[in-house]
Amino acid sequence: MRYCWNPEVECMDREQLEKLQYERLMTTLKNVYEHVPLYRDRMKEQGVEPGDIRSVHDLAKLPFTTKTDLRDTYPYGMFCRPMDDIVRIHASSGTTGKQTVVGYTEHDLAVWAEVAARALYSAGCTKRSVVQVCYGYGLFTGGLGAHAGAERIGAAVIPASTGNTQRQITMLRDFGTNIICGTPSYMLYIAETMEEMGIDKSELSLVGGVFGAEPWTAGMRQEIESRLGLRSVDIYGLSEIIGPGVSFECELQCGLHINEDHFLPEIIDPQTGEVLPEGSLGELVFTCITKEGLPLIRYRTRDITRIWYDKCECGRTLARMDKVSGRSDDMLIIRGVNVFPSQVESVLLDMGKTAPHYVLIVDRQGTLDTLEVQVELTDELFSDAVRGLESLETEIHNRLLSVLGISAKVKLVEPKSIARSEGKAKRVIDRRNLK
Ligand code: DLL
Repeated sequence: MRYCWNPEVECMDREQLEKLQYERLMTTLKNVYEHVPLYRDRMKEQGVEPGDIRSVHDLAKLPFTTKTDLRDTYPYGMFCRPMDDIVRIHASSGTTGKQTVVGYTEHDLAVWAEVAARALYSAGCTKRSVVQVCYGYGLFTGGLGAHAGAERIGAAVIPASTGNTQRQITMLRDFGTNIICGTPSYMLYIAETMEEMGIDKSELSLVGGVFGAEPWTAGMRQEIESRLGLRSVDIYGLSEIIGPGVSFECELQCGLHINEDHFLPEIIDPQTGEVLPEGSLGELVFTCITKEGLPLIRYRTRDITRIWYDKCECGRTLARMDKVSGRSDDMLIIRGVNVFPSQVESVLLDMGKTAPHYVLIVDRQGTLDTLEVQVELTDELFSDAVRGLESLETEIHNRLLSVLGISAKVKLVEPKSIARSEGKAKRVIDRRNLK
């Protein structure tokens, strides 16, 4: 095992881990029962008290919490500690409603740095590394989360944030950056800008990347790794639970290890709320067992994945989850068929004939939903004969039909005509909601 930051916990025997989890869970439950009215009321309604929880397998007796609860108690109603103890506040962007506010105590920030450090270390970050953090700094947790992880390891951190992409590249080269952190879509934008500036990856010192905050496929990984000349790990998280570092890949890239000594995972049926057996695809739910400021219990993430518990070849015993292919909220229902934007990405990148930039436009004609997939051409293809392009459109159409099960209009568009992203990419324009 080359890169394991905290082997004592990351490779802990399961029996011992469950004992630790149970102790921590009980402390947290007593805390929220005492200090957060919403939990006390809801647990009473459900006829359950912290004392009824006899093991970590009893979690299902407890009520769920959702983003709506955070909104209804906006801004601080679910905090479990007085403001005296809160030392940091972050918030979600709130594009679909009131923003959700999260608070951290000093202890919470230390936990966050620890779990983020595990992810960075697994990507090859050491105290000798130079780390460029290209996630946004601010209310978004990406920048400061990755920053804290790198600092915890003792690396030299460049708090680059997003934007000013040419300067980012100059820094990558001149500052000898070894590890880069950012969203996969921003990494693609950086790779493209680098090529435009005539800078080759061989001029850089990159070895590892820590990418997340949005879904990205295996094809996208290959594209980024080969264009930037590094090996990447996927990092997952959400502000409500802590930020980046809830789970992360090891160097074997075979599922994301969940930091289970801090966050207990479950997979439920999103319709019925029933807990599903190991390996089933469903909605991911987390219970925080060490957080002080905002310890959420059975928080429904809306993210769809599966979990399994066998030991990884890397030596870690922490449960693993699949890459998140999308949120249930991102799932489009087009003419009754469920479509995830990541399925389209897989098809396009597997074919490898176009640029890796695309957008889905969903609309409605009369009562019929329509899907148009706009895909960017590469410079070479753009100069091709029209007939070649027509047959490429047909080929993409047919592949999409066989994978999605619906017919989509494919439109090849000019190179660089689809908006680039520095943060989370916007892959879907749904015009149906406007009508
Ligand atoms: O995106 C935290 C983060 C920052 C994670 C940097 C990783 C790196 P939020 O803005 O609250 O927090 O958004 C959380 O983003 O519920 C997922 O739907 C999605 N998401 C986060 N990481 C991944 C990932 C941050 N690796 C929401 N793969 C989550 C797929 C991800 N989706």
